[in-house]
Amino acid sequence: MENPELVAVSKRLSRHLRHAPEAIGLTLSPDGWVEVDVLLAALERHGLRLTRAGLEEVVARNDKQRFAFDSTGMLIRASQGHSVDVDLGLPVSEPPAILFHGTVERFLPAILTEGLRPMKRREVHLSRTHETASHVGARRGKPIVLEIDAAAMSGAGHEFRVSENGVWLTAHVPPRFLRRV
Ligand code: HQG
Repeated sequence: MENPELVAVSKRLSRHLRHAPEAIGLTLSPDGWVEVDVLLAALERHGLRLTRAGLEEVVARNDKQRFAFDSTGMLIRASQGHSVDVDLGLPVSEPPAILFHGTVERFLPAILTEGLRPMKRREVHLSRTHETASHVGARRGKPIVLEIDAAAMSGAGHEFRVSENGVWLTAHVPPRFLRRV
């Protein structure tokens, strides 16, 4: 998705479908959906002209498949990453035995004391691979990768859900399940 125009639209969609729908007069449903027509009209009112086909291209070519249409194609939502209060309605799933989280050195003292917290988002975001976690951490500086004993967490009753684009979500990772790798 290196095309800068697609990236710019993707960032705009992330902003309004995850964090600030009200900034362009949108209201998300409790599970995060908005009507495609309503979204396109709101974007146009705020200076971004996008056709339905253009939106489909951004969704299809998005490097992380951040957005998804519902089965009717009338609704769209972000698949994860929300800070606004939504319940995506994802079922609880058994995670892989090990998951990963990418961060940076300066957050480690707090993380190793209080565990991983969602911070501004609804849930803690975890990756299936070391490589993906390293990319996530690299957004903030030199990446540090933490390994999460998801099997033990699950055994201790922690719930996991997986987003449509393969990001693992949980409410909190206590420090005893974390290990720097
Ligand atoms: C850190 C991107 C201090 C945490 C990515 C992270 C991901 C703590 C930051 C998705 C902490 C929160 C999410 C604690 C966690 N004390 N710092 N107790 N617990 N942190 O952006 O996981 O491209 O909300 O390590 O690829 O970095 O937007 O979470 O550094 O999938 O689709 O607090 O966002 O996806 O940062 O990223 P974020 P994240 P998109």
